[in-house]
Amino acid sequence: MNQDDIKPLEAQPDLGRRKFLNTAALVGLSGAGLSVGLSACKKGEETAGAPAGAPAASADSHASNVHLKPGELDTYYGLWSGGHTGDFRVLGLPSGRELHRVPCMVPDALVGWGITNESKKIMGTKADGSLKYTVGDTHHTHASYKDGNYDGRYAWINDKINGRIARIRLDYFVCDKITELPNIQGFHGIFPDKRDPVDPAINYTTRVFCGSEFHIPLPNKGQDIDSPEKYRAMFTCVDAESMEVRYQVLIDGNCDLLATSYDGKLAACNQYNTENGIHYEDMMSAERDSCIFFNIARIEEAVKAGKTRTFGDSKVPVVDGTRAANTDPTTALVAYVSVPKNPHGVNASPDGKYFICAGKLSPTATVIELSKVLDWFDGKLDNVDKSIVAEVEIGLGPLHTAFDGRGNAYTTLFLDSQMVKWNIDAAIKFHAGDANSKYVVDRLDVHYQPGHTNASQSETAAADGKWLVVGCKFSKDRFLPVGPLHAETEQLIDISGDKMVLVADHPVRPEPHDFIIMKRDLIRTKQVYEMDEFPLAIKDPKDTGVFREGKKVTVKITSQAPAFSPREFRLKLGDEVTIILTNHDKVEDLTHGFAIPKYNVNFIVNPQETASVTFKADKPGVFWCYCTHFCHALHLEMRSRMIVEA
Ligand code: K7E
Ligand code: CUA
Ligand code: CA
Repeated sequence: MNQDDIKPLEAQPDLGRRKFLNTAALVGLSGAGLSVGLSACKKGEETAGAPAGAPAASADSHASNVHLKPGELDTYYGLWSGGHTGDFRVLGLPSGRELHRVPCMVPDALVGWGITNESKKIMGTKADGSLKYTVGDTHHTHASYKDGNYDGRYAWINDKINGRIARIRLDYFVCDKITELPNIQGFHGIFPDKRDPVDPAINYTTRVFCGSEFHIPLPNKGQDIDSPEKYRAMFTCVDAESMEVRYQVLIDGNCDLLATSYDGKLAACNQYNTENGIHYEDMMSAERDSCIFFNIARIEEAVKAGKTRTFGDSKVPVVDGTRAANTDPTTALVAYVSVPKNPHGVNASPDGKYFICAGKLSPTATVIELSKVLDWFDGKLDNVDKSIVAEVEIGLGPLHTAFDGRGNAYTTLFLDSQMVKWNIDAAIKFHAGDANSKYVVDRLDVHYQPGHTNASQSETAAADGKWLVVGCKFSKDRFLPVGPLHAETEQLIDISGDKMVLVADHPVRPEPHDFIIMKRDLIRTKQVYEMDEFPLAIKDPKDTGVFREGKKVTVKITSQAPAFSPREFRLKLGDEVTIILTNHDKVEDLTHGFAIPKYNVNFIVNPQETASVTFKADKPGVFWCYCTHFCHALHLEMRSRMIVEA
């Protein structure tokens, strides 16, 4: 695209949808009896700044950074959620190329996730051996930390539908554990701790915190359905290594998105249903909701001291984090800070000082100073709301915030279809009474209706302020139409200068929510498995063959391009068959597949990997088990003949 083709934003056709969305959303809001500050934000606006809707600065001078030459590698990994595709995705940035999808919550035909016994064990099965769940909704992914930066060990991702947390090993980019959380519904926010709150030697992630966006009667067995005061939500701590649930904290309202402090002492969640409403209108009846702070050291002391209870069939210890039980700051486990109406994301600034809660139904961002929250817990601050050091207007529908490590915050404005760049210190000065403090630095139109945003290394101590990605929920006219279902737009913005510069649109399959962007050298992958990692590995091709114990039959197979060993095997109708396949190739990228026609079996084995499948030989005949993954000039001939005798 040459520069002449870049249309100024005003000249772009058909912004009607955007207007419609804004109008509809605002009508909806006012219909619910809300008073939202609808006036455009003029206060604290940088006069020299580009007015809203101004043409984007030229993308031309930045284009060379984005369009990699053939063979050139990206400089960042992007770890993406897949939304209700239920997967975890890996993108290269700045190119935006999708490199991989890691199956976790839902079956995946490429690798045989949900087909192999190994993946089924991770996913969880019912008594009859079938998968417990085949749908998922992944929203938030975060990676393990060491010394305030990513250490490349793990990433975690949530499943909102079925309340599961999956762990992804970042050496092999595979899911190795999934845990279902008890006593919750609508598991949404997720955030690893960044260090231990008590032991300074533990400067890395050992816990993962999980929110529950919805509240439910506890135990949820059909009682208290119409008693909203009996509905509760939980903040859950999962052990980063064992993936067991360590404990839960019962709270009023709900527990939505999460963030953690750099000192390990606090975790925060935004809460939009302080009202404890079970109807839509009730959840929006109050002018202010909460940002809840969890005092991790105190909670763990209470768990240790046995000040816990359990719910239903779950054995997980639960401590009481409700408002009524936490009025004395010196013993409180949690603090409820009041923030405006139905807040969305909460994000921790890379300097470790502030948490920022976006207003959503209020056009504001609230800046909360962590040291003041800790002062309240120490009895040195009489009112925890005094930890709010700024509450400033930034635009309509603020959702999520990213950071550049230079003191600026970048917040998505869903209703305005904009990114706003604002300076945190200047906002604090403005809030303190300096009306001349211009905290809004820049605004940029995005396409359209942005939800999540993140900057390179944003929520780490190594935020580098180079790239910002904005996850736009609507792409409408940005890509060739493919019918009613549109791609989403992940827009890439250069934030290395004062002004944000939009440099690329990347289409993504619906519908990712959150993502993180980390420097490529923080991840060290292994390209070949170690055979010993698999207990079932068939280490010697001489050990292959059919092993029968009555009706139970084990078939041991190895693969080495371009042949399977054995090249045929015989079964009897009605056998309960387990096929174990070990790939003996050691060459990077030399993967084989194993497909059995009519038996609904297909999976792959990567170099030195072992996988197994179990099925009933219920159809007689000849079945050519063939390699699905193009591996060799004789790939098409790479088969093993399965004979099921009638
Ligand atoms: Cu992270 Cu989309 Cu689940 Cu905000 S939520 S957009
Ligand atoms: Cu092995 Cu194709
Ligand atoms: Ca509310």
